[in-house]
Amino acid sequence: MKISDAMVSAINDQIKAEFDSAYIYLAMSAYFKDAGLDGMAHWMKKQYTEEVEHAEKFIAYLYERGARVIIPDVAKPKESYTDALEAFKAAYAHEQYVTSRIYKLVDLAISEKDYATQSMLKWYVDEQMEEEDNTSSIVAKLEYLGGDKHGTYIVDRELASR
Ligand code: OFO
Repeated sequence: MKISDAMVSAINDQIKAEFDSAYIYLAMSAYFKDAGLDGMAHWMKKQYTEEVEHAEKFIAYLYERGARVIIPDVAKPKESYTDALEAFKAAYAHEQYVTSRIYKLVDLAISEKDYATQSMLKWYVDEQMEEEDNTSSIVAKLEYLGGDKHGTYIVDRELASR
């Protein structure tokens, strides 16, 4: 069964969202590097790499379906944050936003009875659950610390091992 034009266009939009996510995290990595929080910079750099992989996975899927891939412009990400908590809160909110986008893709695939796309999207549904869990648990730790520098340093060390 041929993939619909609406589905191809929605997946191309999601490819852009994944590259935008990658850039947001690369900018957060640069912010943490500048702040001397190397563990957080490393964590965000890994996240950047994962987002590029998410985009590439969608690209590979469109190729597999014989559809046209459009390589998008990437939005300029925010450069600076007040502190680590603000940055990780932004990352968590961003992941919630991406989850809502993935759910809309699932809704579209269901409405079109596009079972292949539904099956492919299952991986993203699971991945989003993990991404939200990862970011929200770091937010919870930083909130608990309430800006304590020693504690933030320990979290930074912990995130270096990702
Ligand atoms: Fe691609 O999962 Fe985060 O944004």
